[in-house]
Amino acid sequence: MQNNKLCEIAEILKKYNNFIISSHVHLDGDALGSEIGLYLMLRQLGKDVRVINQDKTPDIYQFLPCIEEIACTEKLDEEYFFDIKPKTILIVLDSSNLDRIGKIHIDIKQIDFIVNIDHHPSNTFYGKYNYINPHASSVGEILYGLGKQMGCILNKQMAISLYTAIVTDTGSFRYANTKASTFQIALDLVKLGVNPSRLTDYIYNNNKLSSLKILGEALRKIKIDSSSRISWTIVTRDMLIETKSKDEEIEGIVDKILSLKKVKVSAFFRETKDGYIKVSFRSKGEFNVDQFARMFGGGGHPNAAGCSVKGTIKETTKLIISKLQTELDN
Ligand SMILES: [Mn+2]
Repeated sequence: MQNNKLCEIAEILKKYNNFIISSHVHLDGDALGSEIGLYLMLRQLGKDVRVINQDKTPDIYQFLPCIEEIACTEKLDEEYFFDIKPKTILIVLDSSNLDRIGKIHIDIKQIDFIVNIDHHPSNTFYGKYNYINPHASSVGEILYGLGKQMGCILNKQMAISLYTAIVTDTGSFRYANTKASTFQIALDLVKLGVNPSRLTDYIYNNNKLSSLKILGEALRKIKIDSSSRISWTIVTRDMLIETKSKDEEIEGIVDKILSLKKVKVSAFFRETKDGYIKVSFRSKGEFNVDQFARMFGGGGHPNAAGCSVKGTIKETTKLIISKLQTELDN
């Protein structure tokens, strides 16, 4: 278990020529923006690079440059993997453990070694080379520094990708992970041609009718505990069917229910396609949801984390809310 320096990671990436970049299932702005940012940097350095994810790219990120270059393993045939050159390096971004990227690493036999770049404090250092910086707001912020260390000339396309990573992982510069350095990097990215209002329009003002309907249904079911410190709600498979919405459309609900006055922690429970209950947590201030989610085999960041539990939505909600109450009382 070793944490490398960023300059060591830069040297490794400069030395090798063939790369596959991947990130976690349930792709978000940091995963995709970082993948494309790094893809463009390595391409600028003349490398052979592919981006492969288990999950399909959510519709709202179609505005990202080169988004059509990203492959999804569901749609790949075996031949794609035969094509992978020997001595290929797998770069995993924004994933605290290797299971987070889904099945892809099992399919790729030709991988020489893994480079792990992340900002989750729970990262398990699964790479041969690791750069884990829990102080970074996002992997996008880390890659900005890595690009400079590799001698890349950052351009507008890279800036759009990295800005997307930073703006989504900081909740538009609102979360506690937003530091002076975050703004400094954002400033540089804007100077490179990012239009902040246009970019956030793509991400936040691009809702489908179904997204607002499922949000409405989830808000109708919101509950708070007797102390008003915990808010929670659920989305079932039936609710998704009734509102004709997709799983990817329910990402922001947990943040909405945290906005209640006095609430310190919010939890969002949803039924997944494969029979699990996926729970997302958000907190304001001190309460560490990363530590809390680890009790259920999950993790994340101090103010944003999640876990998956086998069981019914009713049992899981009851179990987790009562545990949250106990923890908040301690
Ligand atoms: Mn991230």
